[in-house]
Amino acid sequence: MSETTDRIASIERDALAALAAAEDDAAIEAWRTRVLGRSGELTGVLRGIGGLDADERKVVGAEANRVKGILEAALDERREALRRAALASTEADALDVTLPGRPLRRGRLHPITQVRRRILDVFERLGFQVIEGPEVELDAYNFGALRIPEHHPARDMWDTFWFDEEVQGPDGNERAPLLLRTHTSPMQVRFMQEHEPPIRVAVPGKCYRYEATDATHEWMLEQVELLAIDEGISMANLKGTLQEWARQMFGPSRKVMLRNSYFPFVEPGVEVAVDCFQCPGDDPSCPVCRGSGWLELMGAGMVHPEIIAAQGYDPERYTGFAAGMGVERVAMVLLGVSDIRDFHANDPRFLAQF
Ligand code: FA5
Repeated sequence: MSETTDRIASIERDALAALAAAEDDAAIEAWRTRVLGRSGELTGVLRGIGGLDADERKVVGAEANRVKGILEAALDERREALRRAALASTEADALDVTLPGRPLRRGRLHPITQVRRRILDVFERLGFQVIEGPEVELDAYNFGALRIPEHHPARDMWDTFWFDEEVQGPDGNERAPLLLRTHTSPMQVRFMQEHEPPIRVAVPGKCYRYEATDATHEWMLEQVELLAIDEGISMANLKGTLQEWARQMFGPSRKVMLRNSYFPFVEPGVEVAVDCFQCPGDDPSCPVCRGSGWLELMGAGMVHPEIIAAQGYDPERYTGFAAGMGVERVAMVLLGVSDIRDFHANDPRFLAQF
């Protein structure tokens, strides 16, 4: 071993140790310049080869080139290792489990669902059982059994979506017309047919009307029907029940008005309205009350004795009241919404407010 090969071996040893200690790009670059650069340690040895005798030149040249190759490979490896370590530490940062979590966007119930549930909560506390019925209904229940036979002018109160097909009716009639129920009142009859008094039910459900829409009318609406049949039920019970319901829903300051109205299935019939929440009550351009000061929430009345008798109950013994309210109208009052069409327009900016 010559002095020069010793020197090469020590350059290799020292350089490899120094490279392993280089922790960043700047340290690696300084190392490269010092060892492999133009005036670097190993380069110096290679340059000096020319001054050696032929035999030694061969040995030293081969050894110096071998070490140069090793150091260059070690340099590449060290660069790659540092690059990977840097990447891994950014990935570790991205998964920092101590950071607070990103808040999840929470869904919510549709405002009409919320209001329907509130309406029913109050009626359940007042002793009503909640039941449901079919949205696709027979003409016979939607109209006939409610004392609205074909060609009766009262049918005009409910513009109707009819089905093309006819089905077998309850009386075995093969040609019973089918419709989308226009109100929940058919459930009065369906429930009375299957249950004995005393009856106290609340029936929520969707209804459909083939009518032009405006700020207080939609072609799809939800109603909640109430039916109470028992001995000794009077108009006072109807009034008391609805007033207590309105107090629990809207608070004591909302005015509730019952005024005379007509529905073929009740006698007497009333309409229940609350004072306008949108205007002082006298603004003719108000979309909610049109200057009347009132928004109608429901129709109601004493169940017609003929309907009670038709289900096999003695109308002398049993009387009852019924009511059918619009859930969207109640929601308008509760939530201060002045256009009913907003509820089913599916605009998340509107819905997210409730
Ligand atoms: C009826 O539907 C009767 N079945 C109510 C009834 C039940 C009377 C039991 C007597 C005894 P009316 O068509 O008025 O009546 O509708 C009742 C309520 O549903 C209205 O007061 C209103 O709150 C709501 N409503 C009716 N039509 C619409 C509509 N197009 N859009 C939104 N809400 C409506």
